Amino acid sequence: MFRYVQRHGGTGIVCALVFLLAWLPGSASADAEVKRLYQEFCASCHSGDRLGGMGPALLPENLRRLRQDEATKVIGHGRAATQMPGFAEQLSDEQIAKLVDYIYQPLPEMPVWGMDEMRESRLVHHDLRELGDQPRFDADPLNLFIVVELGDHHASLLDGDRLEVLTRFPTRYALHGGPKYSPDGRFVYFASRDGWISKFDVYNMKTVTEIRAGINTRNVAVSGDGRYLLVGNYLPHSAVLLDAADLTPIKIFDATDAAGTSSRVSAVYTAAPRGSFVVALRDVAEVWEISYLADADGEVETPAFPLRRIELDDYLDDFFFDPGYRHLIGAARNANNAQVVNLDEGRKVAELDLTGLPHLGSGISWEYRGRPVLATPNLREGQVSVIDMEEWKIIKRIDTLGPGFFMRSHGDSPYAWVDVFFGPDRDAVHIIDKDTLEIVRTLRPAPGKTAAHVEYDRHGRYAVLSIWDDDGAIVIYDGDTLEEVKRIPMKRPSGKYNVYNKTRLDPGTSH
Ligand code: DHE
Repeated sequence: MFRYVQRHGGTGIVCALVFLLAWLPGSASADAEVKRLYQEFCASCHSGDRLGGMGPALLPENLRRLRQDEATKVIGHGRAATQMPGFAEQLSDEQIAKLVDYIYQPLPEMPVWGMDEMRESRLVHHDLRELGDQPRFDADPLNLFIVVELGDHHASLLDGDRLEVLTRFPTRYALHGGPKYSPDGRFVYFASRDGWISKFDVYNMKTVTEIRAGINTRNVAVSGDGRYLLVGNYLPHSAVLLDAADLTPIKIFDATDAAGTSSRVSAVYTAAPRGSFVVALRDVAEVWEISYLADADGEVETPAFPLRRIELDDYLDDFFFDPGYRHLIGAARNANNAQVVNLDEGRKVAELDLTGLPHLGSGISWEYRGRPVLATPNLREGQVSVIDMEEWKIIKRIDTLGPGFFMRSHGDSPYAWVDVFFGPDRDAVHIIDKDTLEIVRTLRPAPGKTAAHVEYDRHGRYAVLSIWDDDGAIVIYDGDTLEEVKRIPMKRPSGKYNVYNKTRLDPGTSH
């Protein structure tokens, strides 16, 4: 602009002013236009302030591993294995380019979410001392299920023997990851994508305490002794340790590698037999183990929560642990293989040729002809991979009608269920014989509607499946005959979590 004025003298000044006037409102309106597009197409999932909701935060800090041309493709055509749709039919290339540019601009100010903000957010709805410690229902407290209903942000408490709903209660918006039980099954902890951790007293059927532990949260884990919770956050880049009794924050672990590079936390897990939490990091090639044990002679009440870094060859953001929690099998979303890491030795011991984007978090294990195997669905390929966990070799690839999200079985069941979450056959679910590794039945419980995610009851007598639709249901099958026993209408039921199977670490379910 200054050079333009120099070259054109007086008339140049007028021209420059005209140019400036034309440019200023133009830029403001371009700005307004992209903000309008953002609000119309992105805000409902990623939140109006780009801090994330159902979808992740759209900030340069969170998009570091996504190139801008990839982001352009995602906005146009959606993202496989997520709820992100494509907008190529509603938005022009130019509008998509503006949105990409917009989401890679830093926020004028990054919100702070530290100890003070967390403490201030804490809500105590009921004083536990005033609530009784006996169940207020006549049902086996270990054979209950929590069913998350995403359609209207509720959860139902289901009696696993009578197959009846005991109560239905509101939850925070957009829960994600499995709710986690205290070891005795009395409490369940929910995490919402926008950071709320809610403690629900199952016996009294009441939400007792809540805290906002992050701005964009992945999931929550409960220590094996039930005393602590660890929350994994995308934003801020942190893992937050809470006291499970009253949800007060104890410690924030900033997610940075040894060199100080900051990272989102993909997920946090409990390795109960090791007395530790395991933390998956999304943007640095490290995995963390945080011990929650007090010192061995028991003299110290409060553990020091030492953090052990395990350096890896590659990023790992989806995990499975072998039943003894000695190995973790991890894969990165954009990798073509999986790594097996020996947690005791802190090093990679094998690689697995898994190209179909395994969803290891939903893997299960069982004894197959005298050997422990892990089976995992794949998010990109219609295939279940079965892996020998002694030799770390793929022993079978079972073709399915499309990529699957969740796999389930029960220690006492001869069958494993896998859904077909994506594609034209998403209303189908396969049942695999764990001894022959063949599909023995394919069910379509509600033609045209997604059928997904199974959980068994405590005894392996019933398998409960979701019709993942606003006008959906849970469908209960007899575990032996595979015939339908009952159907209960629900609003987009997603995961179901049985107290006994989760707290006893049944190998057929996620923990
Ligand atoms: Fe999940 C669990 C990651 C998208 C429903 N999901 C998990 C876990 C991880 C994970 C790491 C295990 C943590 C736990 O249970 O504590 N999920 C991811 C992703 O990275 C991904 C692909 C993209 C994202 O934006 O997060 C993703 N997940 C989805 C969905 O779109 C689903 C289908 C709908 C939703 O709720 O958002 C979905 N994820 C679930 C469910 C579980 C889960 C129901 C619990 C599984 C279980 O039974 O244990």
